Amino acid sequence: MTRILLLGGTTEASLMAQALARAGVDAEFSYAGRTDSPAPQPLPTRVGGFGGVPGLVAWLRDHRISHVIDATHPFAAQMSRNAIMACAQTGIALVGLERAAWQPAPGDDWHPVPDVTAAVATLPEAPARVFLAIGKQTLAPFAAKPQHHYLLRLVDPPTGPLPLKLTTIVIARGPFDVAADNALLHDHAITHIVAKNAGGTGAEAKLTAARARGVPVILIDRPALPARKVVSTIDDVMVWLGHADTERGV
Ligand code: 3Y8
Ligand code: NAP
Repeated sequence: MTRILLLGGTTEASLMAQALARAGVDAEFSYAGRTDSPAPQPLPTRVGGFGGVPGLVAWLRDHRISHVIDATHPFAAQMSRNAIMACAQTGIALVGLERAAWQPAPGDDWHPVPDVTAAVATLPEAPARVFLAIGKQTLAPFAAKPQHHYLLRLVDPPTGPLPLKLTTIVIARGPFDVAADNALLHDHAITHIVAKNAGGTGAEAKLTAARARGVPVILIDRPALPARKVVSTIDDVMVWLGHADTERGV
């Protein structure tokens, strides 16, 4: 009896949800509850943490889950680590659906860094105008360089004070397009971009705009994860589930 938990929150997860709904597979979609109004999904959806590994183990058992698809973001490392632990403890099958990291193209001025702290250190001392396209969870370290003006793009308006003083806030939910991101870099006279190497298409536009405008990009590498089975396409997941035939229907 196939019953799936789909850990979502990315473009790929939304496409995966559509494929599972189309195939009539019994699946539940899961959001962390980070945003005020997450995109609706074509599957029954739960929102919020499970309560660490023990909470996830209990949830998997209570819901008689047979397979877990981890389609969370490459930077959602804690969720992915918890899924690996919980599936190892319960013997439930796990696959990661992960998009490849972005690779530099001719004309890119990228400065890869291992983490947010290194990203802050890489910013210049002289005042700059920095587009922090990393969401709102990892802004605090940038308070170490208050001399810069920070353009923040957030999914929801901040509920409390931000750790940065010189800021302009743009509220927007991707996926983003090149023309709009080009205009954003121009209108705010951006001299540097800080971004996560998320991969995929939803956050890529700013990199394309940066290349055209010769804006340097400080690109944070994705965190390393323990070994697990990983595929990069929806079809690979359907094959893994043994539902490829359903998909190959007319
Ligand atoms: C809550 C679900 C879909 C999914 C769309 C993708 C594309 C647009 C681009 C920039 C970069 C950033 C951020 C971003 C993108 C997609 C994808 C992606 C980056 C939603 C969503 C949830 C989140 C959480 C949110 C984080 C934040 C990160 C903004 C929904 C819209 C910066 C990551 O306010 C907060 O606390 C926001 C938190 C985690 C990173 C951070 O640390 O702040 N995503 N983003 C998911 C949940 O609750 O489980 O609300 O509908 C999903 C998407 N965001 O279905 O089409 O797949 O990558 N999301 C990054 O990549 O750098 C924006 O601005 O250029
Ligand atoms: P994280 O740091 O890896 O996870 C922290 C905790 O949040 C997890 O331990 C878990 O809580 C809960 N959680 C995370 N994802 C969940 C999910 N899909 N369903 C249920 N609970 C979840 O996660 P994050 O980086 O904050 O990302 C949160 C969500 O935003 C994920 O859905 C991710 O796909 C999406 N997202 C993240 C980024 C990013 O840059 N990090 C970008 C785009 C989208 P418990 O321990 O209580 O179970």
